Amino acid sequence: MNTTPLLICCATAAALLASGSVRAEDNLIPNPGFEEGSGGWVLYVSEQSQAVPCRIDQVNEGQKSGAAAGAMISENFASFSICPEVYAGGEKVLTVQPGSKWKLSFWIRSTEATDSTSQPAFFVRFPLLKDWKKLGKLIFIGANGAAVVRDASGSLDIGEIACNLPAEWTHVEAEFQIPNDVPANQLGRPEFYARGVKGPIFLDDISLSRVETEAPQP
Ligand SMILES: [Ca+2]
Repeated sequence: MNTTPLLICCATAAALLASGSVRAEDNLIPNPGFEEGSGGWVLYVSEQSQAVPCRIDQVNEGQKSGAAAGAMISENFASFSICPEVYAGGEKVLTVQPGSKWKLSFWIRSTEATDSTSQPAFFVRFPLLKDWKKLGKLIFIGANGAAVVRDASGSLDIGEIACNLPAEWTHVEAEFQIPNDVPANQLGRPEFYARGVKGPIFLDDISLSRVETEAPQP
């Protein structure tokens, strides 16, 4: 197993606060609270789960805020994910630079069943791509807010970062840094990934923003 070049969360945030002010730029997620339906989100179903009907829906009951939440729904145990449409090969791309710092925040809860043979798990995958075909490094963010970086060719024990799905609304917040050794102008995107889960998984108030550090004012 690779060593972990990056393990970020509260420690990094504390270090940034100590070194100067931290400014989070605007939220880069369109329709982040699913107030505008499930539009703007793209569903991916993994190859081994193609036979299982999966979908992303807007729900108007039990939401975290506003009038709606998003629901990742599968009719049986499946591995599937959603990604903002603008970053899924659309006209807009999210370009990230080496060493840049990012903050991801979202709320999650689930009423999924747990009698699957595999451990149901949820995590966020943030792949870095040179183009849409060449996968570089992958940043994984677990439901506990821990972030780890892996090469696309490397292996990852999902149990290392994934958490069981919480029955109550739970806030996940993670800061992560793009590795310094990746080329400039990598494409990145957040993929909310359910593995071996029988949905629904509810998501709300999703936020992705770039963190800028500024020198302390005298
Ligand atoms: Ca909402």
